[in-house]
Amino acid sequence: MERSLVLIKPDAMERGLAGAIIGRLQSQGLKLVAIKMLHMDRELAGRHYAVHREKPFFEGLVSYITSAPIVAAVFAGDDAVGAIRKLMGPTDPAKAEAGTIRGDFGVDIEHNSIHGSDSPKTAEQEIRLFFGEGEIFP
Ligand code: IDP
Ligand code: MG
Repeated sequence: MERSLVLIKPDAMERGLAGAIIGRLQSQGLKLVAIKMLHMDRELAGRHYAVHREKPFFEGLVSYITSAPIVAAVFAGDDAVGAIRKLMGPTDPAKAEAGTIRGDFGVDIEHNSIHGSDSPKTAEQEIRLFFGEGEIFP
């Protein structure tokens, strides 16, 4: 069964949208297999967003993702990575269709409510940053 890491980002947490977003994923048949609330520090943010280290938006992204407690979760299912990316919509909420999570809840290209892994391989790497195997249920 494929797995993906999901983060409910600060903009969504601050507006009380964690339950709504998790509910959308569950209602599409994705299985919640791990969940926790945490306040990311700069080190974890740097590791999670390592591929973006050279981007002009990196510093702002780290400040944002560490600005408030978030929810981290692992969802499992057939094509979980692709299915979640589809339900999320594109990075920029302005380009996301209504009915997608970012289209309905995202504020702007940075404050876009949800993270979902972009491939099965990065999913497993990202999951390891946030969860021990003992915290993930079969
Ligand atoms: P993704 O979250 O859709 O996979 P990525 O390109 O991996 O998008 O970017 C990671 C995160 O960095 C985005 O979700 C968003 O929060 C932020 N981000 C991406 N592009 C920009 C930008 O041009 N300006 C500000 N923040 C950005
Ligand atoms: Mg990405």
